[in-house]
Amino acid sequence: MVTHVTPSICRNCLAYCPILVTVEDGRAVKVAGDPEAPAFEGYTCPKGRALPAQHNDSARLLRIQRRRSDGSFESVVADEALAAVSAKIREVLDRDGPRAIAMYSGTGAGVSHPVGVNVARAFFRAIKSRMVFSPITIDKPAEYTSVALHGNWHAGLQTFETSDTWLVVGANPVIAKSNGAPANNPGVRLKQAQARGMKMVVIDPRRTETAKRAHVHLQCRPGEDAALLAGIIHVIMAEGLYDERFVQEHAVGFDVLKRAVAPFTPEEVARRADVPVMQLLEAARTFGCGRRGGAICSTGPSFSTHSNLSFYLALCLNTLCGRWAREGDVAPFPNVLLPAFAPRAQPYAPYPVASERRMRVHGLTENACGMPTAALADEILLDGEGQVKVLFCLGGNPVLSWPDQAKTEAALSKLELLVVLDYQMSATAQFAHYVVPPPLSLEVPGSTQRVEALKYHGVSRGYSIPWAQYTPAVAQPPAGSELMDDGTFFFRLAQELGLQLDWMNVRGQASSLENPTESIPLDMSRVPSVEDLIELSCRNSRIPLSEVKRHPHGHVYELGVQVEGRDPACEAMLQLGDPTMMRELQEIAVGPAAPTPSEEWPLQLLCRRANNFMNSVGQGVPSLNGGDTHTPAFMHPSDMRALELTEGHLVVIRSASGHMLARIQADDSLRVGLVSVVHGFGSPVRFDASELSLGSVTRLIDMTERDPISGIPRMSALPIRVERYGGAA
Ligand SMILES: Nc1nc2c(c(=O)[nH]1)N[C@H]1C(S)=C(S)[C@@H](COP(=O)(O)OP(=O)(O)OC[C@H]3O[C@@H](n4cnc5c(=O)[nH]c(N)nc54)[C@H](O)[C@@H]3O)O[C@H]1N2
Ligand SMILES: Nc1nc2c(c(=O)[nH]1)N[C@H]1C(S)=C(S)[C@@H](COP(=O)(O)OP(=O)(O)OC[C@H]3O[C@@H](n4cnc5c(=O)[nH]c(N)nc54)[C@H](O)[C@@H]3O)O[C@H]1N2
Ligand code: SF4
Ligand SMILES: [Mo]
Repeated sequence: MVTHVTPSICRNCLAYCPILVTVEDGRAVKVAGDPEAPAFEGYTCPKGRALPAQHNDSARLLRIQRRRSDGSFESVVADEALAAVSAKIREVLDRDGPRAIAMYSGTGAGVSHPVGVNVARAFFRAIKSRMVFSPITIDKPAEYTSVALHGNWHAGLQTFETSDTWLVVGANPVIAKSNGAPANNPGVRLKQAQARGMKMVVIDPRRTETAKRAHVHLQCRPGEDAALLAGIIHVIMAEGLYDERFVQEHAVGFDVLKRAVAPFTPEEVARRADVPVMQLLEAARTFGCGRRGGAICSTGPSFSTHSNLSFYLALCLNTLCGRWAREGDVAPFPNVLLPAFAPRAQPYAPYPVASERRMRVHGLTENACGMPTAALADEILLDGEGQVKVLFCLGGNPVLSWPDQAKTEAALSKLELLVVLDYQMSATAQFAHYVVPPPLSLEVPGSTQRVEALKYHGVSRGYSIPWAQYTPAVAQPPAGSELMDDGTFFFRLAQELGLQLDWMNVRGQASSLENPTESIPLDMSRVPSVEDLIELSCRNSRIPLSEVKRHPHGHVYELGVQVEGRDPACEAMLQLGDPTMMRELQEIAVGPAAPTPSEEWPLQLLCRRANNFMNSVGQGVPSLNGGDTHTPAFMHPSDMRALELTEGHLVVIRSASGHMLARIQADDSLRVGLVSVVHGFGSPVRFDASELSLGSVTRLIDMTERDPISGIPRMSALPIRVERYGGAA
C-alpha cells in the first residue's frame, strides 16, 4: 500500500480551509487541518474532515444515469448521453428558441468547481439564452439591490481585522463561515478581535455562537431589522455620532434620511422589536463611537421582511459613520489571483436595479441580483410562448432549495429534458432524464481565486487578507468510474452542436465592484482540462499562478498596496435617501413590519445553518448525522412544555402553505415563540423512508409574500404552528 500526506484545499464551503489529506493508493482516507498553512491555525470543521466519507461513499454515482420509462435509472456511456441531449437541444432551439433552455447553477458547483460554471455560462451565451439562474436570488439578493440603490465604494469596506466596532445583523459566522466575520477560523478571529478591544453588536433572535461573543446582543423579534437599523441611525444622527466630513464629501440625501428615520425613536423601536431601550442605545453608541468598523447583514434579514430596506440601511450606517476604506489604508480585499487594481477612496454611483427583461410570471424582471430563481418553477409550469422546456441543473438541489416543494416537483416533472450534474442521486436528480456525476473536489485541481471573487457579491465578503493557494488533484476517482466534470460536459455538448465557446475572464483594473472582462475564444478541437481552465482564469492575476504553486500550503503575500485618494474627476456620490427605500421606511413607520402571533399561527419559523451540513450535502454521512436523518427543529424549552413535547419528539410544522416533519431539540438560546429549522434535509431516496421526504423546510414556503425585485419569498419570520406527529402527517 502506498500512503502519503499531501496539502490541499477543502472546497466544501467558501471558507476554503487549507487541509492535509492522507492518501492511500490514490484514495483519500483522512483529512485534517494544515498547521503549516498561514492564517487558519490548522482549523477544519466536521464537514471538511468528512471529505473522505463523501468521496468514498458507496452511494456515490460513478456513471452517467439515464431514466427509463418506468422511472428507474440505468448507466449509459458518455457518448450516448451527449448525443441524445444535444439532439434534444437542437430540436427545442429550432422549435421554441433559446429562451426555452434554462440553467440553474447551484451552490455545489459554484463552491466546489467554479471553472465548470464558467464553461456552462459560455455555453448559454453561445446558444443565446439568458435564462441562467443561481441561488443568489434565494440567498441574499438584497446585497445586490441595496448596493445598486446606495452605491458602492471603490476600495471596499473597512476590514474586520482593523476595526474596533462591528455590527452583525442575522449572520452566524462561527458556524456558517460566510459573512460577518473572517471565514478563516472565525472563532479565533472573534476572540482575537475581542482581545484587542473590538466591541461587536449582534442583532439576532437567537443567542448564537456569534452573539455569545458580542458586547451587545439585541435578541429582537424577527422581521424588525429595518426598524432596528432605522432606530440606530436615529440615535447616531441625534447624538452627532456620524462622520460629518465624510458624509459631506461622499454622500447625498442626509436630510432626507434624517426626516425618514425621525419616527423611529429609541423607545418606539425598542417596543416593536421587544428589546430593552438601554440596549438599543448602547448598540447605536457602540457602533457610532468606534473609530473603524462595518455593519453587515446576512440571511436572517434577507429571508425576513423588508430585506432590501434592511440591507440598504446597513449601507447607510456604514456611510454615515465613514466605515469605508480610507486613503492610505492598506488595501482591503486585495487581488492576488485576480488582476491587480489600485483601490481608491471614492464612491461608485448607484445604478438601475431592474432590467427590461421580463419573466412571464409574478411581474418580475432580471435585476441587479440576476434572474429571479424563486419564479422559475412557475415559468416552467406556465404554457405559452417562451416557456422553459429544458433545464440544466448544475450542482444545485431545487427540490430542497426552491420555495414550494410541491410546485418545484410539478415543474421538474413537466420538463421535456432535465439534466442534473451531481455526484449523488439527490432529491432533484430523481426527476432527471440524465444525471451526470462529476469527479469530487479532491480529484480535481483548485485555487482560491473563487473566494477572492466573493467581494463582488457583497461588501464584506471574501478574504480581506492577500492569501492564495493552489492545489493539484490529490486523489483518484473511484476505480471503474466514468465521471465527467461540469466544464467537460458543457464543452462536449458545444462540440456536438458545432458551437464556438468564448471564455470570459476578469482583466486588469478590477476593483471592489467592477470586474471588466475579456472574451477568449476556446479552441473547440480539444477538451480543456480543469487545470487548463484554472491557468486561463489566472492569466491576468496579480501574482502569477506559477508563484502561488510554489507554496503548496498557501501563502499570505505582502503586496504593499495602499488605498489612493479620491480622483478629482470622480463625480459619484453615495445615496442616503433613495426614494423607493424612503417610501418603504415610511410604510413600516406606521405599521408592524413583522407578523404578530395569532391563535392559528402562534409561533414563527427562523432560518438556521448547522455545522455538520452544507445545505443539502452531508445528511447521509453517518459521522455527520449522528445516526438521525430527520430534520432538526429547535424550540425554546418553555414552548416545548406548553406543547407537551420532549427532546426527540417528531412534530409536524404547519404554515399557511404547507407542512413538514421535524425532530424537536431543546434550545434555550432562542427567543420564546420561535422555531429554528435547518434547511437542506428531506432527501427521500437517499434515506429510503417516505416520512423523511417530508423533511424539507421549503414545504412551508410559497410565493405569496415575496420581494418585489428579486422575488425571494419570506423564509424566516414566517407564521407557523407545531403539532405532535401522530404517524400520518
Ligand atoms: N455549516 C454550514 N455553513 C454554511 C452553510 C451550511 O449549510 N452549513 N450554508 C452556506 C450558505 S449557502 C449560506 S447563504 C451561508 C449563510 O450564512 P448565515 O447568513 O450566517 O446563516 P445562519 O448561520 O443561518 O445565520 C442566520 C442568522 O439569522 C438569524 N435570523 C433569522 N431570522 C432573522 C431576522 O428576521 N432578523 C435577524 N436579525 N436575524 C434573523 C438566525 O437566528 C441565524 O442565527 O452559510 C454558508 N455556510
Ligand atoms: N426554505 C429555505 N430555502 C432556502 C434556504 C433556507 O435556508 N431555507 N437557503 C437558501 C440558500 S442561502 C441557498 S445558497 C440555496 C441553496 O440551494 P442549492 O444550491 O440549490 O442547494 P444545495 O443543497 O447547496 O445543492 C448542492 C448540490 O450540489 C451537489 N454537489 C456538491 N458538490 C458538487 C460538485 O463538486 N459538482 C456538482 N456538479 N455537484 C455537486 C450536491 O450533491 C447537491 O445536490 O437554498 C436556498 N433556499
Ligand atoms: S469550514 Fe469546514 S467545510 Fe468549510 S472549508 Fe473549512 S473545513 Fe471545509
Ligand atoms: Mo446560500
